[in-house]
Amino acid sequence: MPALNADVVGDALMGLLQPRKTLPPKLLYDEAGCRLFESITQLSEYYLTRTELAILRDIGPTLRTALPARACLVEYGASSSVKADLVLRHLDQPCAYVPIDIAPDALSTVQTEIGAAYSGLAVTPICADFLRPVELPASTRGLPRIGFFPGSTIGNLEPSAATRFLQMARHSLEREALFLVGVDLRKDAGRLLAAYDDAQGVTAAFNLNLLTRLNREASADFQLDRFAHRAVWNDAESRIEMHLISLVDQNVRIGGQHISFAAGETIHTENSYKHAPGAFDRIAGIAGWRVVHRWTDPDRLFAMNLLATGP
Ligand code: AVJ
Repeated sequence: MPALNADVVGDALMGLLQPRKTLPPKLLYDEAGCRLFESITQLSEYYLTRTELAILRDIGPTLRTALPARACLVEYGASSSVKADLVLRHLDQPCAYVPIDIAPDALSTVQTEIGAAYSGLAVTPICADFLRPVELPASTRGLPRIGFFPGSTIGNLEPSAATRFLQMARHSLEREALFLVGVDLRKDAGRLLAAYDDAQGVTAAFNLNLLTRLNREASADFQLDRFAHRAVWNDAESRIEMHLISLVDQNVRIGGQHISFAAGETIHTENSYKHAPGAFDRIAGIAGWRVVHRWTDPDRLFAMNLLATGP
């Protein structure tokens, strides 16, 4: 049993002591959470992953002409090597690959897999929270840099935070950078709700696992049958929200504090923004990027955007 994790306790209490209770989405991704997310990506309702992969496979030949030779690819949130591989295979003599991720184990697997597949490619992993400014390896200075941020992870960020992230990435990638960003598009609410509240209950298990984690790492005593998963489409904000709803009036102990819940009260655990193309153009524009290409699937569910700096 892992020791009490002070960061987890602090992060959790910070959110649970607010008048509208929240928990940070990064807490969803412990080992069990990563496995559950992996199962989500296989669900028929969860169209995001397979659609993005199909787009990446489709645009390979176009990427070859749109992206520079002898480049450095920098991936923000690199928990698997699958998507980077789909980009790297179309680059002309790629020189360097810099995967950035907070999970050290996933990162070293990515390093091993990409290192084995591409001889002559310098793989320099950085174990860090990609939302913080990261210093790229000095060895990649002078190489044309291509940022890569797939999975619609950008959808987890409020538009202002998405802008800040894109701005920070622009500074870190430096002059004449390019940035490939995967974005889930706005679409009908029924399709979105199914993707975030699947029939098999995998997303529910993923959301509820957060409480299991707090029981273990924050000495909390959540009773899992007293909470339920809720997915809500917030049309005004253009986002799917995940909540854990308290089914009864109850008190929960966590990190030495007591938190009370009224029946029907929720903990907001995640946002997943769905940007219309124009809305994403604006966010990128404020951050100093131009969208120079946008590739979508035939049903226009998902978009891979190529951003460039400069005029
Ligand atoms: C990995 C953040 C892109 O928002 O779709 C999946 C996470 N949450 N089902 C998303 C998630 C619920 C996912 N991201």
